[in-house]
Amino acid sequence: MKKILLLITISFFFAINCKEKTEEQVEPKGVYFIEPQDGAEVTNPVKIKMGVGGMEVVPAGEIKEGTGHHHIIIDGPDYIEAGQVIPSDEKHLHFGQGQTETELNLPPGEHTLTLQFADGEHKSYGKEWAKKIKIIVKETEEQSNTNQEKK
Ligand SMILES: [Cu+2]
Repeated sequence: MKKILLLITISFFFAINCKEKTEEQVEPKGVYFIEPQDGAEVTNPVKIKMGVGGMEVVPAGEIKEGTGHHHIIIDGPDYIEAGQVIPSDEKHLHFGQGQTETELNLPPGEHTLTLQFADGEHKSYGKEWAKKIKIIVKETEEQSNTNQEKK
């Protein structure tokens, strides 16, 4: 509630002071999926685009304030506690070269994807730097054909 009030106050301030200026787009702080959208129905390979506001994406290796890299956790928690090292396995993907795009192959059905930003030593930046979405992976025609053959 306080945040909303603050936003309203700020908006009002801008409205009366910068009438001539067009509204500047301030990138929100945090991570977000540019693609896919929350709740989207997708097919393999699932194209993923990762975004971050308020931090810089850099390759892993060096600890530098205000920088880090993306991670995707498949069917995992909402976030990884700040300071904890993110595991590295088939459910925890690191984009340690500073990638912001990838493609995933997931079994058909409902899945969650957690985007988690972490520092150069893969230590999580915590809840504020995480975003979880749900997606539904549809079978491609090829897959449903093979499944039918099996029956
Ligand atoms: Cu990492």
